[in-house]
Amino acid sequence: MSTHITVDPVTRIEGHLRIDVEVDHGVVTKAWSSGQMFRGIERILQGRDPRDAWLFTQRFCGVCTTVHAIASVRAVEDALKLEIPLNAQYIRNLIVIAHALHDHIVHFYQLSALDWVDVVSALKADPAKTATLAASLSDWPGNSKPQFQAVKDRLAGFVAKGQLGIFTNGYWGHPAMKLAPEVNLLAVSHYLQALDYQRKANQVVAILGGKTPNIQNLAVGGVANAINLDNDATLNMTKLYQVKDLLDEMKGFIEQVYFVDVCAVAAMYPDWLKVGAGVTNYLSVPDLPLDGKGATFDFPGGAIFKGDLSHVTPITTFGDPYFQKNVSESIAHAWYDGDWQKHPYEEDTVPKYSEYDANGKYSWIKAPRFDGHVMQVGPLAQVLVGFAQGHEPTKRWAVKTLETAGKLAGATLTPAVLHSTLGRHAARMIRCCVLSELASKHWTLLAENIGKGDTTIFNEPVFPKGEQQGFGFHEAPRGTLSHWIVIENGVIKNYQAVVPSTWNAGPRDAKNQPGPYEASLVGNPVADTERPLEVIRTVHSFDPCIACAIHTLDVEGREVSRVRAL
Ligand code: NFE
Ligand code: MG
Repeated sequence: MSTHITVDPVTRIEGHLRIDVEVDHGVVTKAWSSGQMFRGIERILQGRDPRDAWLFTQRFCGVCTTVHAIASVRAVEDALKLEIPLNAQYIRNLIVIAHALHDHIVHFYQLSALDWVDVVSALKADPAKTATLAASLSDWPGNSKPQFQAVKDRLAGFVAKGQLGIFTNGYWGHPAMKLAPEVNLLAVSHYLQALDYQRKANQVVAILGGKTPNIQNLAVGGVANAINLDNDATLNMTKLYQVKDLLDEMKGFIEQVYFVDVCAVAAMYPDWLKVGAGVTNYLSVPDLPLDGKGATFDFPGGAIFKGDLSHVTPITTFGDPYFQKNVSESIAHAWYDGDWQKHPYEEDTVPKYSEYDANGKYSWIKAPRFDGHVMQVGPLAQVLVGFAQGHEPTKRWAVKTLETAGKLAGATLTPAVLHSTLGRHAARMIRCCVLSELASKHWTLLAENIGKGDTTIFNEPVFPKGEQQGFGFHEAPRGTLSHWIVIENGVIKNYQAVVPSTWNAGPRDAKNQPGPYEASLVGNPVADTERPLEVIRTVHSFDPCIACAIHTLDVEGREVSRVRAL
């Protein structure tokens, strides 16, 4: 007999996501992903100045404001065929890297680690044994016995008061929790340390971006960071070295703590390297441009179909025609008027709510497709696209991860294990290791370029009469993001954003092909239908952001419907 489970809302994510699964004999047989909130920006951009769009699009989401600023200025620059100065590109790249490091660390520790780590079990740990275990894995100075004892005492204090504070409401004692008490204590300690390190990454974004969330330093055509090494109020050597020190500190945490923790969790949950693959078509766009127009990049992009790592169709430049022509969105199962599948330049956004109907319309999220295919996006897609193309740092960190986790597990792990729920966590960590190396490179590129006497930061945009189309992409923390703009006589005629969580969390399309969340849940075990921890594990592995995924707006501000959270 099959049991229907509704998880609504899924927590430790941004926004409001409902997941429904059917479970038969302890295994998920069908799944539905539904975006349950309606909000957005796309339509209020119509009629506005394209130079202002990035300030509006940052408000798509409270988590990843930066990424929508970057994609937006890139879209307008593509429409105008406008190059930007090298300093502007490197400053943007440093912001992109720092934002991603912050986002990934928060996701692993604060948003998903507690799916695998039993906080209550850490109370049974011996801090001395925890310190010995930690020393065998890394020489991180934050791993001493007194530090573990202090964390254990703090936890015991919470429990003695009858409350677990921020750790309330976990799946403590669940049969799917497998870590030894010492490993749980290690992970809880790093959960607390991660709070400090994510802040350092955000400081870099704030120093260069003026503030965060919602950076202030962009402009269509470059950045607004005046550079003058002799002026306290501008970007100078003091600020540059502040940025460098913070990035170096992040690198230490990522390589000595985050890397080790993900390898240990993967080694201790080997079954989770076998489930959760779902859609094995992967899409990733190139990022970290090395020139002013986006012809060469530090991170490669491309598409992989059916998990075949021997063949990648590359995506190589801003304005790439292969990417441009193949993106579309379907509303066959989404609460919009019609059932079309259209290219972003042709789309509209007319909301039309009806009851939740698993066989009909059941989500506010549109379903993006690439040449008609469902694609998984995100760090796993990026790492696989890099790995398959022989991208040196990606390959090096991926091999190191598989070797380290394999050694801890006493098994040989091949890249095939990355097509899984834990593979998505491993890929996010691999991406962080690569990004933090590239942070030093882009910092040096910027410092050397300024050292040559180049202080240019802005090329003024000029809007011709008539119509221009453009798109900007960015490999955001949750994956491939693209903004599409149609400009007519200098004002915005149409604006569409196709967002990472839209690719992954989207519903079925007209051919009934399930989206990546839906496909990845099928085959997952569920030990206890009252406490479906395993469903949450797989959904969290994508790092859902529903605010990003649904970003449309009824321009009249009318109430479209009342949606009841169950
Ligand atoms: Ni709101 Fe975002 C975008 C998504 S970045 S978090 O774009 O999905 O990862
Ligand atoms: Mg959109």
